[in-house]
Formats: sequence, C-alpha cells, structure tokens
Amino acid sequence: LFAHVFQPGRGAERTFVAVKPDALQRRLLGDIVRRFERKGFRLVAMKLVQASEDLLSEHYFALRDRPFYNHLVKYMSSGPVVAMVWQGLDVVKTARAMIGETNPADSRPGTIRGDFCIEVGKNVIHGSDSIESARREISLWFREDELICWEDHAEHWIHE
Ligand code: IDP
Repeated sequence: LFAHVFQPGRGAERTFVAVKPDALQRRLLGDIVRRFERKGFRLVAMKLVQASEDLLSEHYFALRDRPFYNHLVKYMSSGPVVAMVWQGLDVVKTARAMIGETNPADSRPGTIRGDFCIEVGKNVIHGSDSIESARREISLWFREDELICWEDHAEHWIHE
C-alpha cells in the first residue's frame, strides 16, 4: 500500500547530457536518445546548440589547465551538440554507467562509449559526474523556462 503513496523528490533527480559533434556527424543522435528513453528516464529539455567558446570554457572550467583543453574546446565547437536534461531516480549515476568510461577503450560493450567510439578525443557524449555538476551544467546550458514539466503517463510503470 505505502509503495504507492506519492513521495515528493523521489525520481526527481536530473542530469545534463550532451551529444557531442562527432555523434551528430555520424548520425548517432537517435540511437543515443533512444537508450535513455527506453531506460525509462524522462526528457525534461533538449536543444541543438552551436556552443560558443565562452560557454565551453565555463562548462570545462575544471579542465582549463589540462594539456588537451584547447583541443577539447575546438572539438566541442566543431559542430552542433544536442544538449539535454534527463530526470529519474539516480539518473546522474545511472547515466554515467550507461555512458561508460572517459576513454572508450576502457568502456565495456553495452555502454554508449563502448559501443559507438574508439578514442578519448572523440567520445560522442557528455554526462554530469555528480548532482552538483548536474545543477551547475543545467543552469549553464538552459534557461529555467526551457525545462518542461510534463505529466508522465508511464511514471507509475517505471517508478514504485
Ligand atoms: P568525462 O567526459 O568522462 O566526464 P572528463 O575527464 O571530465 O571526462 O573530460 C572531459 C572530456 O575531455 C572527455 O569526455 C573527453 O572528450 C576529453 N578528454 C579527456 N581526457 C582527454 C585526453 O587525454 N585527450 C583528449 N581528450 C580528453
């Protein structure tokens, strides 16, 4: 009985995911979005963005001193990315598991990077690494009114 009582906050966690320019060029967008959809997560926001260097320098602020930083910003601004917000129980951690390791060579088959790419410099997708990063990245890439609150008719078939 109590399993069906509405618990505010449960399943309300959100993460930021970006499908990178190589994935768009390689027509992998649909396959990638499909995995999060079929898992049961709820799409809260999505847009095609030509990311500016300013946006990317904020997004990758923590990596500014790494040797690959300039290459990374060039890669991420080499074409459009699809920015998304996904919602659901433990979505930050689960999305990272679905994405795989930073280096595709360390990513197991069945993960997005394990299935779709080979090199760390062309690793097709980004996903927030913590709840705090997710909050920061969502507010960096989206305005509040771009996050859509919609009635999910599958909610009770997905969450207990
Ligand atoms: P993550 O994307 O798995 O969270 P981070 O360490 O935050 O990994 O690195 C951000 C992005 O920087 C990676 O996804 C990848 O595109 C790029 N990157 C990381 N390490 C290297 C590297 O050694 N060479 C080139 N690009 C790298």
